[in-house]
Amino acid sequence: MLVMGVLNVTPDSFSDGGKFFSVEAAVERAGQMIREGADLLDVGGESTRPGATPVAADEEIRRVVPVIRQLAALVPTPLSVDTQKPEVARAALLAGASIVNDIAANRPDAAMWRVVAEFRAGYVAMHMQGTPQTMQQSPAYTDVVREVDAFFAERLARLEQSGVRLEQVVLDPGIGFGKTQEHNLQLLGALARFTRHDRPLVLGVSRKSFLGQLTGADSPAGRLPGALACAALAVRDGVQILRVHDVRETVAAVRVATAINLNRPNQ
Ligand code: PT1
Repeated sequence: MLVMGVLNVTPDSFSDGGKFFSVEAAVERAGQMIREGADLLDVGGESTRPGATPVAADEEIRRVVPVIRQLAALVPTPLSVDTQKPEVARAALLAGASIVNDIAANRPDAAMWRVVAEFRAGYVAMHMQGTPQTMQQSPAYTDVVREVDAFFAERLARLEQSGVRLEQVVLDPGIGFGKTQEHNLQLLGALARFTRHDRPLVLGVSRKSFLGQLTGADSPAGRLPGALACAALAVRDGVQILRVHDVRETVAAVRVATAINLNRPNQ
């Protein structure tokens, strides 16, 4: 299991004490996650949590590029850029990122994939129903597991047609992205099924509200125990990458789960 540390580079995340975002503070936080055992860092300049306000491409570039440029020069850790915009992805790849984490892999056009193909970048294809602005209004599926599974198959085919090699692609069911509580739990219960595409799986559950619904934890930090339970089950289900805020705790949980998983008798 690889642990991908979340580095949000939004003005509310790393202020320099005033209202300005501090590159130095973001780089310091990145260093901390690397020391705690992060294998990858996911740098994002636009929140995509439910109902978040979109950010213009030039503003998003202003946020992520200086941080990516500094980190690429300082650390060997692979960097992904969490963006929906091809022009932001391009700027981030030029600055030293090597992976595009695309929550909007459900879009109809191929512009993002052309960038990914051109740079031979890694690509996280995440499932989402709708857009972050409206996705939680009335998520609806006949069978969410089958539909996400079919989405993966169809996207892998389209990515290949767009010049992206399948070796570049990893798949993410997009927990919390256009899903009810029941949909999230059905997807988490069926993770092992998605390994049939022969591509690594990414999972992001860190601090998400579905955990609070189960445990009563309404603060993001209070959701950590629930997220660690998911991490352990993800190890068992063959997930390869966990996207998390709490790196130290996740690395510990993953170590325990992996040690046990290595001792499973073959079935
Ligand atoms: C994710 C993910 C992501 N999640 C990938 N990228 C977020 N590949 C951002 C809530 O319900 O799972 N995979 N980038 C954060 N998104 C959310 C969604 C945060 C829902 C919170 C919620 O609380």
